[in-house]
Amino acid sequence: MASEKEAALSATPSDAPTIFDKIISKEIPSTVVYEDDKVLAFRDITPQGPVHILLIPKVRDGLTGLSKAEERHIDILGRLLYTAKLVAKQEGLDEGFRIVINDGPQGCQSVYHIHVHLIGGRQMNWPPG
Ligand code: TR5
Repeated sequence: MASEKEAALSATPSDAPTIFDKIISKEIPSTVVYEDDKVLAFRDITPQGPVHILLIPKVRDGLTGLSKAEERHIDILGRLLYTAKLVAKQEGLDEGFRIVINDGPQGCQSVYHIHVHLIGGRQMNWPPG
């Protein structure tokens, strides 16, 4: 099986439906940690830390990645970050956490439905790889 990095490097930026549509519709199971009418947060299947959660908008609305953001997306972008803070608290990440939004091939994005990575529960390093 290809690693996530290999998957990202071979992923083509696209408007096609992604695996996240099936996670939103519950056609594919995921471990949901937070859900409201706009945002779904679930555990990453390949965790990069003790806590690794993805936060996604339930409606993609053209937001395949951050580089595609337009003014109409400002509310959902703010909501994703604010929800990340709520989920970090819920997960007990009181010592800090890392927020990541990969964008495009050089950013190592593999799924073209914008998502915020919330990673925590261990000491992070800087610079990232
Ligand atoms: O590389 P980017 O930033 O695009 O992140 C995509 C993330 O989606 C990776 O961290 C993957 O591990 C994660 N991913 C991929 C799948 C998946 C998932 N997280 C939860 N459940 C998943 N399922 C069921 N299927 C995936 N292909």
